[in-house]
Amino acid sequence: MWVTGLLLAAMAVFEGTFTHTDSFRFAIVIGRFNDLVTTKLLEGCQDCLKRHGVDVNPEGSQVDYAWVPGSFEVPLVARQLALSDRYDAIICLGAVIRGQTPHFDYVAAEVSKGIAATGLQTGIPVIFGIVTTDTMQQALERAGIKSNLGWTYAMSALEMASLMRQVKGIGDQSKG
Ligand code: INI
Repeated sequence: MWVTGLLLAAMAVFEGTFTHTDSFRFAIVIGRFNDLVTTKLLEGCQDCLKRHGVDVNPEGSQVDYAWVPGSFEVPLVARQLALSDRYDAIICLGAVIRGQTPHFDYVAAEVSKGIAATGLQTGIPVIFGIVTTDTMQQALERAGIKSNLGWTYAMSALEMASLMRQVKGIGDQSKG
């Protein structure tokens, strides 16, 4: 709007929505390690996406799936998928459960650093859907017995996909 000869650009609030999902594409990377937990996280994730209008069929055009041996391998595959520029968001699912060895700490540290780096390096939202717990019981409680965090991770993916489309569109508008 022109006011006293100056162009005043309206400022904006950017916020993701959960509607109009039919043009989104997602990739889900799932660790097979502790698959009793990760298959349940995947079910929760698919249920949420489906109920928000996303076609989760692997034969369809909206969601691709990549299985990896364990959480340690998740970031590498997530990064490769993100670099394809085919997806609005990548959802990473894994379960790292503390055992009697220090392995837990190494795997948990690397997967969290790797997922964060992948999002920042590629500009694609990469959702941290790695459950880290002390026991299998606690992991199962978060994967369907009490609630299913897979659902929450899918909500984050939907929100970020929508938000990033808005934010990426900023450059298309005149700076005024
Ligand atoms: N992978 C997991 O996803 N969760 C674990 O709890 C885990 N622990 O504790 O060993 C785990 N290890 C495997 C790891 O992710 C790699 O697949 C493996 O080391 C080969 O690189």
